[in-house]
Amino acid sequence: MPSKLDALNRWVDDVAKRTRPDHIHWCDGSDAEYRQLVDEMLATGELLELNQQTHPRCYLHRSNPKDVARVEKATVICTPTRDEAGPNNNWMAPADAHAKVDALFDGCMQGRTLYVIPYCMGPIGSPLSRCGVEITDSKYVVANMRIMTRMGTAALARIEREGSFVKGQHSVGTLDPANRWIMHFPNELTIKSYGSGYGGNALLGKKCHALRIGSFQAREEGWLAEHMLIVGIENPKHEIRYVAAAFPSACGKTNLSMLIPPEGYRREGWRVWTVGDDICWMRPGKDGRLYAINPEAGYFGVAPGTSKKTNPNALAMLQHDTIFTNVAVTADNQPWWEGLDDRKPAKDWQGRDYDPANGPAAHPNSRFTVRANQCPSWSPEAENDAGVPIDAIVFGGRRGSVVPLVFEARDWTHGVLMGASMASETTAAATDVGVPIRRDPMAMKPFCGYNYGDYFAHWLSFDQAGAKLPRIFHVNWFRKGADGKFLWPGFGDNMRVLEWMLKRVTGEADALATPIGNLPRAEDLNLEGLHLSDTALDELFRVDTAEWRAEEAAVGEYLAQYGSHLPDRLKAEHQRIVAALNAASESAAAPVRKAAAAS
Ligand code: O2Y
Ligand code: MN
Repeated sequence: MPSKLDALNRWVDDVAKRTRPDHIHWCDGSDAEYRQLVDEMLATGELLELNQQTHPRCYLHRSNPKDVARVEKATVICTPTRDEAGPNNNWMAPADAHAKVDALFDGCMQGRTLYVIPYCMGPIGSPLSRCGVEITDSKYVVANMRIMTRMGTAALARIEREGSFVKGQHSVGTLDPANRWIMHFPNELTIKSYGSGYGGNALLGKKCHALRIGSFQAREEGWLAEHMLIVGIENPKHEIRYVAAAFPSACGKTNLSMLIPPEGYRREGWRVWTVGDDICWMRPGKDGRLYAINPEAGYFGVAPGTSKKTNPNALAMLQHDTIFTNVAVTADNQPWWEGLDDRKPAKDWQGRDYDPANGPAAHPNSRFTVRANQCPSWSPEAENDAGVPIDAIVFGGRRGSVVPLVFEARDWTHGVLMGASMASETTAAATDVGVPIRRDPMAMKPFCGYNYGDYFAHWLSFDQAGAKLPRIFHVNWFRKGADGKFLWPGFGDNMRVLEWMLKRVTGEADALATPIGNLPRAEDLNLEGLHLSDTALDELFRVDTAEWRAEEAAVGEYLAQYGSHLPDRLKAEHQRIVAALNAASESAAAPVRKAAAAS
């Protein structure tokens, strides 16, 4: 038997008996194995070689056009009761779910190879890391898992030592969307995914393990599994402070994680270090601070919109050793996507001659898979077994109106409410009137593996005697002026907001207390060189009491669906804010921003 762990061998045997592959291959994670897989995929056309002069060892994969994104309606949490999964999840009884998906797995690997992928989420030696084994019949999945996780012999050795692991069973199956399931059995530490070869549906270490099963495990074990980037901000004194930030998709998370500070900041010695771009596991250390690791070893990022302006670091790392999925290509076979540059694509993501009548050249959810340490801003601390201490947590969303650029929570309870109230616009629109808003607490809506009410309670439970918890902030880079244009330049200039946050942490920056939290005054932010008009500044920081009463009414309605699972402490905090807004609207005093200074 290839493993010293009976439980693992038995499970692989059981899956093989059901799926009936022609061969079984235990992955060692070596370069030679990766090379062999790539060669095999090049031979079958599963991978296409890109221009090897400009992009050495870069390849293109074109997925089935009906299999291009995560599918939330096929994503299910299978807990003994529906209540445990909560209104935030699709639910199925475990026995029914096993029966449904096992029938699909029956014989599905005939004529194929079954790959066994032992992987570790997080540094191999870290006590914060957790391991899993994915079984798959997709070479593309094996190659991507090699980039995205610590995969192979070292992971297997840790699994054999620990004796426990998350079991992930995957087959591309028939790729029929009607028979596509991504099922999670948190009590069994098991994932069964059938019918998709794409991204989060198939690379089971990412959303399925690190977030859905991870969040469940985290609650049992006293830690947090979050949909957050992690960055280190180095100041001119060479002190590095770490920030974790949660944003729903399309809010610039990857860009923020690889931010290059504006020229003036760089001259003074400011620098941003990337620890992670998507997922953060945090645990209280002996000193009461929260320590975080990025459980991933690579980036599976959205290509469209990535450019020299929006994310020069990402562009630099994509020049070699990258797998692209569903991007377009230029006439000389270089990868291309909308927003990259002014060149014209020759072939679209489906391999057709490019014709604008067919829509974008690159699929809007086209991706790159690349090793994390290829990023010029990659932090060696990403390999630190102890993790990095987090000083600030940032929540954010895309809101064209109502929500100011940045505000700070009064305390942990208020911060948890801020996270629970998060919302983002679902579509880009010319005007904000009627733009649909989706509530997405902590950006975990598609990823929380249990009832959100219990999840909020778990967050609150970290507020204990001796805890030295991070400060919590909310940002909105996307507020628009009367002309419909963004008020804030974003990208590298977001550094100015990060600086204010970190100065709040160290007590070096001031703020104004308002009913929704503490806001910087214009003079508290470094706005040098931005040339923002007074009108733009006023609008960026405006807290309109009537708008916020409506916002909090919507938050109250949203949270009410969690019923008895919603912690009383969170309800009381919400009521406190509603009361403060009511008092502000009744008082004839000056606007909310002119309220008393915060402590
Ligand atoms: O569409 C997919 O399968 C990928 S989803 C994804 C990938 C990387 C990082 N974040 C996400 C996400 O949806 O949050
Ligand atoms: Mn994500």
